[in-house]
Amino acid sequence: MDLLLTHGYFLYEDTKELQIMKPYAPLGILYLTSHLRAKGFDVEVFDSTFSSREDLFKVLRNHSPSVLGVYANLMTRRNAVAILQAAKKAGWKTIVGGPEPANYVEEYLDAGADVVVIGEAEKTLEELLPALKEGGFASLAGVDGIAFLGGEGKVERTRPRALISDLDGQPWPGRESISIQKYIDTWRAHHGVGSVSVITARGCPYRCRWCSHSVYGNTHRRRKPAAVVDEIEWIMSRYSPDMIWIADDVFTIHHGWLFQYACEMKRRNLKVPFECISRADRINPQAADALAELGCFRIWIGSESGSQSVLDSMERGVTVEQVQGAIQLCKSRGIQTGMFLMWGYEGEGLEDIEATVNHVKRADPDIFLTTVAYPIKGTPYFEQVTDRLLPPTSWRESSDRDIQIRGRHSRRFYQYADQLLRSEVELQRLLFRGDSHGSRQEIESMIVQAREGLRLSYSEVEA
Ligand code: B12
Ligand code: SF4
Repeated sequence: MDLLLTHGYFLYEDTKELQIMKPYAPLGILYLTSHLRAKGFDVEVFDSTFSSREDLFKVLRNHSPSVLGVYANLMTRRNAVAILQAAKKAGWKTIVGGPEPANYVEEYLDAGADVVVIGEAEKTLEELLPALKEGGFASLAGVDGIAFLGGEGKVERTRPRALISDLDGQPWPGRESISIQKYIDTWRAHHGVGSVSVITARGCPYRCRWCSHSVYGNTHRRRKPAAVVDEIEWIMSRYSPDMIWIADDVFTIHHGWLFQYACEMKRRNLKVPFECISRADRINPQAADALAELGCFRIWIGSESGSQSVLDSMERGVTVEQVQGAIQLCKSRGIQTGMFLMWGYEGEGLEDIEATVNHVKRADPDIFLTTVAYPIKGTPYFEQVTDRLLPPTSWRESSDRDIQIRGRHSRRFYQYADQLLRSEVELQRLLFRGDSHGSRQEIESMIVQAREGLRLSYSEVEA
């Protein structure tokens, strides 16, 4: 074996996901697998999602050592580090890649990675595997898109890796190297439907300040519509899922592309229920019609805040009214709507929190998810608050989500903001649709408690 690829995500360790149970296959390493196999490398995948770290460590101990490649994002750092260390101990050469390691090159090299791959990795690994076999700094220095420890332990970074110019020339992700059926079965057992993910494009050209662009920068490359339809047709015939998740950053980014894709799906008589994410400014009546006709049953709109000044400070590039309009357009076509919201971004005050509550009540989405803003290293937001960052004591045991920002309201404050939002929306649902989990009295007392909590915890800050 030339390379064993894995990712440090273990579903059974993730108490939150165990409630949700909507796992998806790790497409990044599957793309690497199919590319490298097509180039003649012997590549295996250890899909950690349904497995345990002990099982993975056993493989590392019992298999004759080769090269291990680990995918890491900010949530899987702790596991990725543990895997790198177990691999080193068992004599493996180690490579780490994905969205997080590029932001923490020194830390990953210090934690046991021999090489950090920065950016898109297909071509990089194709050159790196022979270079690792050859050994020596000189061969590594000739591979673009990597960082490694050179002579005297100095971090050496090679030139940036050029992006793949034609995504259609690439093979589809190597789904057959893992059990996609397990993902579908898990979905079906918990939701009655099975889902498979697919991507139609790489990279996002927008510049929301808190969003990580460490892999694809601000580039955007689309596959040809017919090539995506070929893949979907194959997925349907091979796995028969009940739905597809289009895991693009912004699915409706290019309307011309969307209409061609819709035509091709129609021409082949394909209509598959699917879910996707988009931006409010990329939805208009024609796009909403195309989505509905294609079978889109739910669309997630990055909404973040009901305050225009907060949206502007995020450089989100949309208005509150565009979000309202997009949600109404999709609802009017029978598409369920989801809103992503963010508390605690720079400049947000109590009146902005109230504006967000009103925004969500007015939009009345089917579902909304909230998060407290966290600075991902490498983003403009991280740079902006860098003087006030209170990093956790142990990098290896934490994630960027644990970084505190001196002077920002406490977590408790945002829990009250969340309680206010949820209770206000529930009250509205009770009053207008008669649909709610609690009585009016209970909900109203939650609202009073949340406003009081916000007032009392207002001066509590991350110190
Ligand atoms: C799909 C997705 C999810 C799915 C994951 C499902 C799955 N198993 O794939 C779900 C919804 C569960 C999810 C959750 C989260 N996600 Co997410 N997600 C994405 C998304 C939109 C697409 C991922 C994808 O398939 N990309 C396509 C593939 C081809 O790209 P890729 O994975 O980057 O792979 C390439 C390179 O990274 C590299 N590479 C990949 N693996 C490896 C391995 C080795 C060894 C090497 C050398 C190279 C390498 O080569 C690949 C091909 O060129 C990305 C954004 C994006 N466009 O990539 C965000 C993204 C990865 N997610 C992100 C975040 C923050 C999260 C959450 C923390 C969100 C949250 N607040 O809960 C959670 C973490 C969950 C967890 N425990 O891991 C961030 C990560 C930022 C960071 N610095 O780590 C991203 C980049 C979004 C963003 N722009 O901020 N996510
Ligand atoms: S948040 Fe969405 S639209 Fe904004 S830069 Fe990130 S992926 Fe693009």
